[in-house]
Amino acid sequence: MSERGFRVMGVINVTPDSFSDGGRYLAAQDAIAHGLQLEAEGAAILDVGGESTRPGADPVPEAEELRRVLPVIKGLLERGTGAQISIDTSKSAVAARALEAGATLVNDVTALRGDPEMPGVVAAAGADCCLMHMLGDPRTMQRDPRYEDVVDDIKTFLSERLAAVVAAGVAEERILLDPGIGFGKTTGHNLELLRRLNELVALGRPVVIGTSRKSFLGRLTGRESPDDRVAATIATNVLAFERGARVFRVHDVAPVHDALAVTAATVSAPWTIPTNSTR
Ligand code: HH2
Repeated sequence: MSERGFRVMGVINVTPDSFSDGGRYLAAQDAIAHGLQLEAEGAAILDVGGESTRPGADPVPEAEELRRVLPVIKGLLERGTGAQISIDTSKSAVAARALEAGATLVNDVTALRGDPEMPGVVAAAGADCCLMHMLGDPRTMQRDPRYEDVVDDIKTFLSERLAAVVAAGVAEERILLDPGIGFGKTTGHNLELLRRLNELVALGRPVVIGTSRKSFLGRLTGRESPDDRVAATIATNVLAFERGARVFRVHDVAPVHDALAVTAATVSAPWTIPTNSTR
């Protein structure tokens, strides 16, 4: 964790069909420059993804995913990035090659269930991993999602996955947990998860939250363009920090970083006012 008590994970999508910035960073050089810019804005982690997980998205073949992400990971490291590199994938072969190339975190939206080799790959590399909850798969997940109690159900899922991944040989201190905002959830589910996030924090692992530009924010604000959802993204991230989340996956790093820096300073009161201060 950073000395400020939070880490911003900047999103680098190297996909032609990501819902908010698809195609913009397709060329590796552009993606590398974008990643370095996100780092300069305050990202401690850079999450490189070559397969869109947007609702309805089609899977991408392994060779194509590798072709998209490897040059970006290598290029970021060659250019001397100090950020941790995360690979956003559900394929063990992509994770393995990304880890060889220098990534040290596997961000898998299937919580390491999608590919039976994945837990072994993460364990063998001694890498960090993020276990995210998703109901169904990206093609079907937004069709009438239902839960008994959304927070209790996801808490049970995450604690079972945590135990399974530890049993597969991944050190517990390397595991992050994520409720998967927008992955098989209605607006009401997303809001309840944010409101009761402290219940997931109680599992004892750092909680990652990914609300950035997502469609429920569009529904709440009436903003159709994902680019216009930055203020809504900030509000959810500030609230999530206050409820105990510590890693924030976002596209708009500078505004979210600054909002969290002020929130963290306020909540944890690291600043003292000098006695002769007139301000
Ligand atoms: N959300 C997306 C992708 N990966 N990983 C984690 N841990 N948590 C999330 O909430 C999360 C995630 C979807 O957002 P985006 O990357 O913008 O879209 P796409 O999947 O279309 O690239």
